[in-house]
Amino acid sequence: MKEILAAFSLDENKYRIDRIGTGHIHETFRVLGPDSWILQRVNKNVFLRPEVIARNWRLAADYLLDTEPNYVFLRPALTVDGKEMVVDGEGWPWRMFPYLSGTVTIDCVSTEKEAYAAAAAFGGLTRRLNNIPLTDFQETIPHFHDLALRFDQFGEALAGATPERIDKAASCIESVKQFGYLVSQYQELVDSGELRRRITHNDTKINNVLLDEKTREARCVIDLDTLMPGYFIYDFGDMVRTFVSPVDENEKDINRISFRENIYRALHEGYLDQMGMVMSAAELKAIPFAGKMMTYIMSLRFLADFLNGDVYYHTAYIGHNLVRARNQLRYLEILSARFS
Ligand code: GN1
Ligand code: MG
Repeated sequence: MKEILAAFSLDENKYRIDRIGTGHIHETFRVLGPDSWILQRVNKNVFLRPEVIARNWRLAADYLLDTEPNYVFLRPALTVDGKEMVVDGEGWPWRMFPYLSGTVTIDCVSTEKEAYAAAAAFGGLTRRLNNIPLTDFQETIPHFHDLALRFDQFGEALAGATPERIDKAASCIESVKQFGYLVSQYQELVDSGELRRRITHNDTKINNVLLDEKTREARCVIDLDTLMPGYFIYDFGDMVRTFVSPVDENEKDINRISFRENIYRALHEGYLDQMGMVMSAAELKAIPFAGKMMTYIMSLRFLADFLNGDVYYHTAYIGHNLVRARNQLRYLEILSARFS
């Protein structure tokens, strides 16, 4: 840790380092001292080209600084060599950005106000980047939210799984197959060419928004690893997936999963207040599909990871990914009834 901090010209003796965060992918630390930072070890097995993250982030940050200098958008700290990341002796990239004091993150939305604020924050980012040229951006994880590809990956995981895991997952596998029609709906929508490629966040969970600790207004969005070209349905859909049920994807008791109409309305309003004016009629029409698509993709991804032997997401216990998949499939049933 000493060398990492030194690379960002921080003296380890002057800082306290605590591990924080509930993310599934990276290791995250808070670095408190004369100034405060978030330090992250980027998962190099997930992000095979971390330099793409750095470039997308820089392109967006430069553009926003130019077009809207008062907009709060965190920039990565630069190393003594002027780079956005430093690679440790084992090949792990580390990056650091400012810690905003007086902010909190929450793992579950409890009020309409929080839903509105967070949705407006994510929508506000994509709207501000509405005219940025996409040419220099790349996907940090190619085909990240390509539902057809994720369906195929689930098939591969199933083909390679142990009989024991297949047995445990039998009812989920059945249910995932029943929702397979969503893949062709997704493909048709994308092939129609009617959804505009935009810069989307692609991980719009509620805990990726920093809220003011007192007012609960959104201060800024974080976790910009997947800031890249995508469709609005990815962002809108992941909010429907993660804001609207009173319990999150880790909840074991599926009877506690539900669709909170008032929270959905607030998130819809928050997003459209920012994005409505730049969305096409075809995009507006795709809104009801978004939550189903993103909940389905996470069902597939969690289930595939379980079948693969839990190699991708951090898990707290054996069967955790299966619990998540079952949870998401229950929520998908609810969404399918609501948005039929
Ligand atoms: C992962 O690690 P975290 O929480 O930022 C995943 C998202 C999923 C999410 C599910 C790069 O995000 O796509 O929606 O878990 N990120 C990656 O909680 O796979
Ligand atoms: Mg993330």
